[in-house]
Amino acid sequence: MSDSDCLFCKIIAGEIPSEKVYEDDTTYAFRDINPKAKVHVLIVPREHYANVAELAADDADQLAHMVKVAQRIADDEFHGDYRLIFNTGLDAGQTVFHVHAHVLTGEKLDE
Ligand code: D5M
Repeated sequence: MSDSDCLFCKIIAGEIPSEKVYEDDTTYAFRDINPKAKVHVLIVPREHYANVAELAADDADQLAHMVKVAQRIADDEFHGDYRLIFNTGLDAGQTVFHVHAHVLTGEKLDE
């Protein structure tokens, strides 16, 4: 299921360009347009869920898979260390309501 008004559904469908880092049948990863670290990648399920809580409730395997993809990206682009963030809700800074994991890596991160 996808949402025709959703920015990340459009990116997944190729209707809006993105810099792909990884993809498989269920999952897509691309570089954040406004990077907060040397490497800043967003990992999204192809299926539309508004946030990580909805995804966890409906498809925990997909959530676990996204963590494995994060590790793979950090292994490929750094030495395996990374920060994984799910902003959840407006007051937490979520601006796009298609669940996405921010993967920050590529350098030593501030605490
Ligand atoms: O994170 C939403 C993130 O999405 C934010 O870091 C910018 C990024 N963004 C927005 N539009 C694009 C496009 N077109 N390409 C790549 N990245 C994009 P949030 O946690 O919702 O604040």
